[in-house]
Amino acid sequence: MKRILTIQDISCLGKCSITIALPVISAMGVETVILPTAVLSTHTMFQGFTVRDLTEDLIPITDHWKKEKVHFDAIYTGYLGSAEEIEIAKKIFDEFGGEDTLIFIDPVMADNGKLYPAFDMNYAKRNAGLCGKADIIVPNITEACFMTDTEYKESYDENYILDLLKKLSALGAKKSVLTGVSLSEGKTGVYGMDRDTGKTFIYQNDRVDAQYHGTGDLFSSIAVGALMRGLSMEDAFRIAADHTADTIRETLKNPEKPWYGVDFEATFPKLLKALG
Ligand code: PXL
Repeated sequence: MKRILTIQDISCLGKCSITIALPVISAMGVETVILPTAVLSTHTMFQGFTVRDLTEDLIPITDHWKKEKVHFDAIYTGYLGSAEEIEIAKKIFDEFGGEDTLIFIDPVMADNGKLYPAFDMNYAKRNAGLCGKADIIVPNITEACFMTDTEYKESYDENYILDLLKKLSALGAKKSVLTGVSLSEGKTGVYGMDRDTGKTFIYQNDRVDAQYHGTGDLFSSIAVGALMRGLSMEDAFRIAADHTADTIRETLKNPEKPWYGVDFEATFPKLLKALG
């Protein structure tokens, strides 16, 4: 069985980061080791959340793993709480990375043209440095703009996306996959580029008109889980995009209308079927 290490926060209530990555990747048949960067009472879209920062614990925890000679087939990072934690993530890549370890980075920090409340431009620049160490990065358009000093545009054409992908490749990641790319009315999806060959791939599905927290985490967890199950990049991202859209549709049917996260628990059977 493949083993993934995921480094991100625990938001106790709110369905995002580790409370999505752990159940989803485990259900996909991949061992999931967690390194929590912080414990929050809820994710940061709630008012008045509490935070227990765990920065000081990260190196002692990974030092212990080092003694246990543990190997990770992938390291997947998501929301990291601070610039200091980004530097620690880099160290962990150096300690546990290598030929047989896929480094998958979701540089969670912004959306819809804006940085999340906890972050500033210094954080965005550090995240760009972290992305340079990755095999695969999956920023949305806003995150890509902050990392590459590009003007964020609500409406754009394919050339704008290709330009962003080239700038992301220049950061150093082997494969850059932009998420939330909409190239025609009613559609959305991913657009990827291989740094070395310049080869691109694109997948578009029907846009669901609803925004939910944690959908990026669901998408990334499925993509990295599917890669560990041996799927190709194209298939892994297609399944991740389709399943995320399906899960949003399912959530919209819920009469309780949860606003803070998606009902990913309801769509596991479909995900496992899609994996084959
Ligand atoms: O879903 C990304 C995410 C993860 N963790 C925390 C967040 C967010 C997005 O805002 O606040 C704590």
